[in-house]
Amino acid sequence: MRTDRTFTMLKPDSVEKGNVGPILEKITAAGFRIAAMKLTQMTVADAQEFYAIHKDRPFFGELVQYMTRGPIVAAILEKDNAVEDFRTLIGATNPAEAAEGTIRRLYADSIGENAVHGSDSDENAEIEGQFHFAGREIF
Ligand code: DAT
Ligand code: MG
Repeated sequence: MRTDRTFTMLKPDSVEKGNVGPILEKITAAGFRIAAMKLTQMTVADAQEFYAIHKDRPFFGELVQYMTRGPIVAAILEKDNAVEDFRTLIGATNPAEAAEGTIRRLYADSIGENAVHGSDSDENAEIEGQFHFAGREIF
């Protein structure tokens, strides 16, 4: 399993608020190379599958509604130690608890609408990247 790739989504709130450019700037400035990227919109079935691990949580319905309400930017990012370094760059799930200067601290409004996704393991990075991208879309 490779340890140099992660998967991200700039969530609908980031697209709606015009924060795609500033967030990508922070990501590339932190040393991540874009291996794949596109604007896309998840269907309800897509979001239910992508977040299946959370299906019994009380926020699942809201999460699916939020993630499907508009386009997202999906991307595969490459860097040494990508998964861990990207989670550090985005900050805690709850932006109120996210460290100063992190993407969620800067651009997220709430734990429910927290601007960006970052894979939590190499295995999930691979699964999530393949969920959104065909092999010929990954460079
Ligand atoms: P992360 O996105 O930091 O990996 P997670 O995997 O625990 O966090 O949860 C996935 C998403 O679900 C998260 O980005 C936002 C939403 N979420 C998590 N906990 C929540 C809560 N307590 N209330 C509302 N939404 C929540
Ligand atoms: Mg997670």
